Formats: sequence, structure tokens, C-alpha cells
Amino acid sequence: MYKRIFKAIKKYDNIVIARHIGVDPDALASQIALRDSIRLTFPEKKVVAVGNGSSKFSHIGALDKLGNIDDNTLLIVTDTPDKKRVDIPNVDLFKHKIKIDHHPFVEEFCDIECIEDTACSACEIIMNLIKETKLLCNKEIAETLYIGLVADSNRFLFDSCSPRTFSLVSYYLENYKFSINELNQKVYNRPLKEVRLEGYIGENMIVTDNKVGYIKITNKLLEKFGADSASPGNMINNFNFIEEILVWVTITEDIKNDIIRISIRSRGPIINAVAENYNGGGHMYASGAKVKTFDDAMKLINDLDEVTKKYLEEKER
Ligand SMILES: [Mn+2]
Repeated sequence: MYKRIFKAIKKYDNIVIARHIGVDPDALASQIALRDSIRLTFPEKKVVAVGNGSSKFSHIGALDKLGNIDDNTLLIVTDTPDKKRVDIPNVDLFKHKIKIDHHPFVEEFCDIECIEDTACSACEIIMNLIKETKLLCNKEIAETLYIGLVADSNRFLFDSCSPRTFSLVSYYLENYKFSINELNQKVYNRPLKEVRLEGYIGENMIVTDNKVGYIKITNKLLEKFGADSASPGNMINNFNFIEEILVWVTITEDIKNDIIRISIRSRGPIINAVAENYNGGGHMYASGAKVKTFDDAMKLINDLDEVTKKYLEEKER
């Protein structure tokens, strides 16, 4: 599989690298690291990484503009299981496509589909791809990959971290000697206003009898805390390990896009099937969705409550 990917990269001189909408560190880091590695290996190729960025993750690297697409342009999509979530205007314009993803399979839309759903992050797959092929790496690329991997594994807290995860991290640390502490400061230092919003969520989260915790964040509240509509979803992992909560959800008003953004995490019940019914999806224990109104969001909460109730009943049996 990696050989086929490397061959395709070698073959095409114009390469576009995209990933999912609603950018996160793993999506961004995987596309930037792959771009930089291809550029380092094949300086004569034109390689761009595209999609909507976020100032919050600007430390990971800068994105490029999408240039002309012709029949000989290769599209590589990282960290994205389905076509509609690729952050690029028209996937079908590309004649040649590769997918590199760690989400559970959703649909086939590329010629080469490299799906490793046991990898903790897309960055883990890119790490392995670079290690196992003639793609080159340097300290900066290694750092980018490490940042994405650490973010998606929630700092190695998830079961998705396998022996391979650690051996790849070990390999990259050994060879590129970056500072974990320096990187963590870059990624995890944050403004006090964010901590204050987190305090609000902790104080006002509603918890159902079935251990589903949720919080509604209106645009008014976002303004009060000086936060944007992505903030609550980005801090959702900080609400893990609360005894009274098994599934937790942030419901955030996004007036710019006229939607309600929903982030869901779980410590047991499988949640992505519910998310899929509400214009979303994701991993078994980490998903997102988008709805039109807070009422719709409450329907999703009810569905999650049902799933969690069943989970608890089954556990008791
Ligand atoms: Mn990912």
C-alpha cells in the first residue's frame, strides 16, 4: 500500500493535499507534514496543502491556495473518510485520488484507499509512510507529525495508542531529537479567557440520569467569553474522566454559518451512529455533528441518552 502511494507521488508533478472540514490539529498536521515531506523529497514538484485554516492552529504551519487543477493533478486526502467532508470545492474534478485515513470506513471515493482504523491519528500513518518509503523527513516535519499525533490521541490517553504508536514516536524522537516540552508549550498554552469558558461549562453542564452531560453555548455566551464557535468543541477532551458522566456533548451556536455545532465524546457507549443521523459522524468514542436548531440538538441528546441507557443496562446484566 505505501509503495503504491509513493509511486503515485513520484509520478505526479502537481499534488494537492486536502483534509476534512472543521480543521483540527491531526488533519492539519497530517496534510502539512506530508506536503513538506514531498517537497523535501521532490523539490521540483508543485505540492500544496489546502482548506480553511484556523488561527488557533497557525503554529502547525501555513496553508496554500488551490491552483489550477488538470488531468494530471493528484489529490491526496488525509484524515477524512467521506467525500462530502473533504475541505475542497469539488473532489470530482480530480482524476487521481488517494485517501490516507484512520477513521472507520465510510465510503470509497479514491483510487488508492489507505485506511488504518487502528492508527491513533492520521499523523501516525504519515509517520509510518515516511519511515517505510523513500520520502524524506526533517526535524520540523517530525515535530508537526508529533503534534498531530499527540492531539488526536489526547496526549496518549486513548486505547487507539498501540505499540506501533509508541515505536513510531520513539523512532522519530531518536532520529530528529525535538523537545517534547517546547512542543507542548506551543500547543497547550492558552489564554485565560478559554479557561474561564471551560469553568462556565463545568459549572453549567446538565447531566441526565443516564450519565449524559451536555452544555448549550449561545453566541451571546461566546461573545461574553471572547471565544469563537470552535472553542467549546476544541476543549471537549478536557471533560473526560468525570465519574458522573459517560457521554458528554458541547452544543455551540455558530451564527456565522447559521448552524449549531455539536461535539460528542464517550467513555463507553458508541456514539458515531447517532452523530451520523445528525449530519455528522466520526469515531466510535469521538464524533461531531451539525444541526440547524437547539431543538434538533436536544433530539440528538435524547438519542444519545437512549444509547447510553442501553449501554448501562447491558453492563448491569
Ligand atoms: Mn484524525
